[in-house]
Amino acid sequence: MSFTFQINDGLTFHHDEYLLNKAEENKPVLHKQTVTSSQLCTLMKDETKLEGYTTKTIDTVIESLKMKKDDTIIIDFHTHYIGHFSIDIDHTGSPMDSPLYIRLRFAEVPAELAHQSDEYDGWLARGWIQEEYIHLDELPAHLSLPRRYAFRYVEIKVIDTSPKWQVIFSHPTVVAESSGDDQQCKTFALDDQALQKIYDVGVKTLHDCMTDVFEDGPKRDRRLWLGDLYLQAKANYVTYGNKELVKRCLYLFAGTTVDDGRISANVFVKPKVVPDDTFLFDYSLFFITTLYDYQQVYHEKELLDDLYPIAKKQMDYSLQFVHDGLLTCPKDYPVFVDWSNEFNKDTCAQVIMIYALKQFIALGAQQNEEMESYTEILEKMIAYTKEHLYDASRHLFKALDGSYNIATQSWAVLAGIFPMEENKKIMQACIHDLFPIRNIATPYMYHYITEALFISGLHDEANKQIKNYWGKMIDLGADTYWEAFDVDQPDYSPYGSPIISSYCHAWGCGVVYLLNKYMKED
Ligand code: RAM
Repeated sequence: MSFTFQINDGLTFHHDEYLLNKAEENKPVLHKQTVTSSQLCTLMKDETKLEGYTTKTIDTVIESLKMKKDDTIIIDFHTHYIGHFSIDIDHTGSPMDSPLYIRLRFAEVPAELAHQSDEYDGWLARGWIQEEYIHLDELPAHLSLPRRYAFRYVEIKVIDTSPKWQVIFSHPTVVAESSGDDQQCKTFALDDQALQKIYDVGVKTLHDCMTDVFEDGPKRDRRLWLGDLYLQAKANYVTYGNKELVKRCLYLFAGTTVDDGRISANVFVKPKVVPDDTFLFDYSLFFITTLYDYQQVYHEKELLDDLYPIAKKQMDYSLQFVHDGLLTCPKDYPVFVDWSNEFNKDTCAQVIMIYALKQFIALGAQQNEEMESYTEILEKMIAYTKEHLYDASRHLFKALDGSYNIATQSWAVLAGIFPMEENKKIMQACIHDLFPIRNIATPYMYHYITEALFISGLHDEANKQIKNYWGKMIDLGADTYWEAFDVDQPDYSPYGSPIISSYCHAWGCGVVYLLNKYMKED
């Protein structure tokens, strides 16, 4: 699995001040929470946990330790936080005849502490590793780090003092932040305790990915991605109900499109709003589907008036790649679907397009637009898919190279290519022919597979997937859901090392929406 960095220079982005002002008006307040912990722990081998590591609490009080060269402590904040870290530092013994030199490492999971940053040789920038080397010339000092970190554990290693004196740490503190207001969060009670835990971890994941935008991962990439936003918004409607935050994110994408109508896959907001020059075919379409969901919940005429033209331009841009009912994604506008590149994604792109086109037509109808030309294309696409891409004997859709994969079946069911009865047959064929699920590495794609099972009426199997996948992360020690997780190889990291992986990643929170929506109907 790998990701091709896109460098698309020479594009003209349109910064629409009117739309960006609306994004600014909906900027949320960050709720801050000061958390202290003096709990120390050590790293311990445990084959039942992620990468074979867990932690064991130790009774020593942090303030009682007189630390010298090569001594290390790990502070456990009991659960995951994002925010700013500070600590008081003093010395004891002879006068301080040298600077204090320390290393701090911040970890979301214990496994990160079992790896060293100099071993890292992956394809993502090593700057993401949460590690600082600090000199302090004078003690006592209050060390307050300027960067924001995502962590549960803080490891402090004394690289050196001098043989004459020792260092004492006290009051480790995190000022945690989120725009998710726990007072406003709707509760949801499930009879099944395992599912309840899965739900609660999903809410925590969402909470820690809500700042002044819906971030994908507060450790990495710390930005607004459309695919992640799509699922975060769904989970947010049934929990925090932070309408303004979804609105802000939609306006951010809308205010920074390319002049040809394309919407970037992600947007940076600091120090100013800048769209990334990365484009993913499916992610662009998720602007339309996120807008559709928003309208289903809030029915805001003004918002639709503002954003429908942006959705239309994107749809028109995407449709130039559809000929006689068949979509062919250009190489420089790839479809994402999942981190895995082990399966053919072309039919999957076709059905995602159908899914988005249907929602676009519904939005156009709300705007009293003439949608006939779009409806014609939709019908052609559906007809092509049924005629050429469906193997009725197996009840499975096939990719253009004749292969079959679970992602395509799931999206086809979500797109409603066939009615309910056939959908059930498709998902039953999946269970028979394509399960156990292989080569899917993200909670993001598991989300769509699970939803396809639910809407086909296969609730037991959907519940089983939720327990086997999200539940498995919890068994392995998760406080929040991970960016990538392959049940068959729990240690798998798309980047070759856990120190660069994100263990609080937005797209895992979709399970909150799934449980809320489909368990209620039970
Ligand atoms: C990664 C991030 C993000 C995802 C993109 C496609 O950079 O994990 O969440 O949406 O990939």
